[in-house]
Amino acid sequence: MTTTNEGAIRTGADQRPDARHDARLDWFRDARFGMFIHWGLYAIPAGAWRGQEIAGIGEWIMLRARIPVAEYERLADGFNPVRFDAEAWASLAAQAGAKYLVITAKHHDGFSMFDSQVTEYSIVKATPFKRDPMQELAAACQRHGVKFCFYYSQTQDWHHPGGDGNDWDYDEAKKDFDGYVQNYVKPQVRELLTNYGPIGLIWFDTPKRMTTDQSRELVDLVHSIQPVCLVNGRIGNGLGDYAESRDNVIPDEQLHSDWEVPATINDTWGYKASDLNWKSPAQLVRKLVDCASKGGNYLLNVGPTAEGVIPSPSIERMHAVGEWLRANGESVYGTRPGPIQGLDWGRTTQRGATTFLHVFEWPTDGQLKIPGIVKSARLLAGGTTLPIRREGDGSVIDARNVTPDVIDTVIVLD
Ligand code: H79
Repeated sequence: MTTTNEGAIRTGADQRPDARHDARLDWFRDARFGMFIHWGLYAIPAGAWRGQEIAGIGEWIMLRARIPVAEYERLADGFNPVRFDAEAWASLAAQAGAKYLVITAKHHDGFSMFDSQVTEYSIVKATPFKRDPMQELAAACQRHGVKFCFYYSQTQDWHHPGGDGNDWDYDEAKKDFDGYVQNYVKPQVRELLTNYGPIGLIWFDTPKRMTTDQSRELVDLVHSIQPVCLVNGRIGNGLGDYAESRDNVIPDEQLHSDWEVPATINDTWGYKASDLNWKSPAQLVRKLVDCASKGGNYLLNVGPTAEGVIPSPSIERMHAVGEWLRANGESVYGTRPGPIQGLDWGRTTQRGATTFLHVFEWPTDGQLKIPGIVKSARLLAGGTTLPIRREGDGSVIDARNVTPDVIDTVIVLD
């Protein structure tokens, strides 16, 4: 484990002895699966600028192409996502089996995707769309029992003169970063926690130049408005309610702190037309199970288009994960890391005295060798009991007659 402030797993949760008993984290600890949405003006260029394909993740196009503020701002004039359907997005999250939804209120490009009194540079004030999609999503998520959460880029803001990251319009040395935090970030965070009902968590990112005081003040602000709202570890300086792993990096081993990994479904967060490198349903489910087996949550991203549509390959994959979870969710939700770690062909999770053995790679001879003594084994789907025999210090489950689930076959062990 490291304590870098760039979003790696930090030790903060371990430093607070009562962290595991904090009831505010109960829902998060049981959720195991969330849906991330990166949506903003960057969906319009969708990875290309002036006919040039821009390398890297889609939402970074303003920085990668060094687009001047005055030019990037004009994207707002053409942002009219008339096909946006909050009900469809919340329903997708629910059908996928995601227990919480995190959406970009403001990403590094600085554009507010919510109604803000602090700036004119928002979806309500600067676009022909004029609606506040966050208001609609908050209501839709509530209807579907999905916890509504915000991503907010507190450090990088390539539009605000005091924000971090834009050195092509502004002189980094002359920036009033603290003024930006006090007079822009804080009032916006206050709006997000005041105007949209209960917020499950606020997802901050890339702490970079945040000072300990600035991080602490933001955490305190969040909790002063919504005491049970969680703050992720990327608030910086070892603060926050749980640890955030690096983007797309699932830790190698089980962790004892609460943690989450943000993950892409292809190779971008914000919509990028050319990125068709979709992970398969089996890869996605196995990553989710891998996280659960190590005590963490999997926050899987989709990037809607500028019309407000989630790309159909993403929808299909979310549905596939949901289909697997409908049959096998008992082995994921509310589970804790299982007793057998480090298997190369599968994972374990557990709830109380019940262990769930997740088989990813099926042995060709149908004989599953388990370290330790297993008393009973049955398939989670269908309930068929499987014969067990002792072999040395371990047990062997005879699964020759099982038709494996190509994604992950779950066996319940007692
Ligand atoms: O919101 C998503 C990313 O935009 C954000 N975090 C996730 C959740 C993020 N901010 N910074 N980073 C990720 C890491 C930055 C990586 C970079 Fe690059 C390497 C920036 C410049 C070089 C990747 C490659 C982005 C542009 C080129």
